[in-house]
Amino acid sequence: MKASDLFVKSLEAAGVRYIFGLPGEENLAFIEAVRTSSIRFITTRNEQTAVFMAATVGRLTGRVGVALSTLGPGATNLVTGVAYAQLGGLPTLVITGQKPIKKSKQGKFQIIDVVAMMKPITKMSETIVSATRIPTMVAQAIRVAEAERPGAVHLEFPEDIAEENADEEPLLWSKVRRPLPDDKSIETVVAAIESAQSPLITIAAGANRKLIRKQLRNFIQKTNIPFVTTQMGKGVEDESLEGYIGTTALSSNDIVHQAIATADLIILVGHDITEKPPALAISHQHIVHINFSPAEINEVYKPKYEVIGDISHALWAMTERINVQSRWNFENAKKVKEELLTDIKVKSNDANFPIKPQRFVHDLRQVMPRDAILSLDNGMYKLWIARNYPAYEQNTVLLDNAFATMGAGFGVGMAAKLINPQTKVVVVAGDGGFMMNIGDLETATRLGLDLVVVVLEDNGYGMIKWKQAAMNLPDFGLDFTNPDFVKLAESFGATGHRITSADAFAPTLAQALAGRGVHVIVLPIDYSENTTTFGSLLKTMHK
Ligand SMILES: Cc1ncc(C[n+]2csc(CCOP(=O)(O)OP(=O)(O)O)c2C)c(N)n1
Ligand SMILES: [Mg+2]
Repeated sequence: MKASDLFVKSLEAAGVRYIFGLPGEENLAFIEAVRTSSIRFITTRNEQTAVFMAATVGRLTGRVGVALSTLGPGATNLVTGVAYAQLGGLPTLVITGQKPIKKSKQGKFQIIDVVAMMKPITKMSETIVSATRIPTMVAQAIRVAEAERPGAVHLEFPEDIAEENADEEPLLWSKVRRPLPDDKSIETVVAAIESAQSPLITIAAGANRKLIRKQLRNFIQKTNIPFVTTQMGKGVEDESLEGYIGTTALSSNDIVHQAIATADLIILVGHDITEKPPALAISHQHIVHINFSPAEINEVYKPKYEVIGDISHALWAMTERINVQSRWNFENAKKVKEELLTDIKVKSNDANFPIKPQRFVHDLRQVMPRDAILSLDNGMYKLWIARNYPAYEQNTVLLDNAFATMGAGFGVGMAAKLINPQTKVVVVAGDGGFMMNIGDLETATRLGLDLVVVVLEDNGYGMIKWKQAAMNLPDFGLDFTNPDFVKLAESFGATGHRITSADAFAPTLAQALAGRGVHVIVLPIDYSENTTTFGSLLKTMHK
């Protein structure tokens, strides 16, 4: 067997089903091995998209997603996606090709030190220097990527090593159980919660694991303690439950932060500091950090108590032990919820056009089935959606509040559809972010995906324009013009729609969701609302 076959067999043995990539000549032996394997190879039009897709497989399955590129320019194109996977905590393996390492025939042509480049943005980055090491290196890389806290790993596979002969077998390993939290830490925290007046749960990115949802539900049902979610904690618990107060879409000063400021104990499940701080206003004396690993202490994060180890076990043990207190008072949290809901209703039926963000989000939620998946790129609408759009099911709002890169939303939506073919998937992107990886519209049509993209058109980098205005700076450097997105979609073999009245958006979305193929809906948006609704908040944030 060739080393490239052994590599691919090792990936098969680890349960890998897809590899996303854009190969170069250094990868040809590898992709030939993929061709004859059970793994599906998906060609993309930019390496970035390949990693965004791989990371989404990791995010949705908990098992490593795999992306491939060539050396040099292919590898540098991967970098944004690798950082996205690493900061997002998404288990991802990237494989890059390399010129032969035993003898060089091309000098330094295309050669940069890819392993060193990947080091600061991965949990592990190594070159495979001999065929015999493939089974253990692949196993180790995948274990590292999947272990809490998950992230990105990189293996470089040189062309000459790929051609070597190999007699080894793929390494199989059994599932590793996560360590359980210490009993005393649970006792301490249960006592702290019992003696609090108005505890509040905050659900963050690290709580987004299958087994946690059930234990969290039990804890919430027994205690009735209200909950807030961070942007990346959206959907871990059903946000139509009575106990849901709101989402920390902005970093501070929004209505929901009043619930955080007035709670005397925050049970913060699965937070780490890669996510934008959800609650700068909280007094750190009152935070319980419940996570797989200890808190990373930082100016914005200094929890008083920590329960370290398997989160679902921690929640189970806390539910078993806690005595519900009649003294607990959640009235303030309930008031905050009412105030927030009243605010969210404002302009949610506004008939003006271009559409108001409030109306857009309201109509979007009305049309989306409960379990439909929303994938967001990065722009102003992310704040509006995180704040005004309740998520009901786990992983139904895929957003990135850790690396917060533009250009990811479309690839993420494609991957979500690929692995959930029965679920409706909608991508929401700005006219800036969507254009960054527009070439992959071809990937979506080639794959025959049923996918809807809503492109919010403001002819500019809206989110930055909002911040520029809030800093009292003149409007500069952030406007552009757009192609005719309808014609552009059609030229890719997709269906294009242009919305010309606020009332037309919901029926067009419903029709696109019921249809086949890729639909691009262009929706002009009135972002003057950013300043009217969020303006004063931002001014305070900049002080
Ligand atoms: C790759 C990348 N470049 C720049 C930024 C900074 N940035 C954040 S949001 C934003 C504007 C996004 O514009 P658009 O996609 O049109 O969305 P809008 O806010 O206008 O709805 C920019 C430039 C970023 N997050 N990622
Ligand atoms: Mg824009």
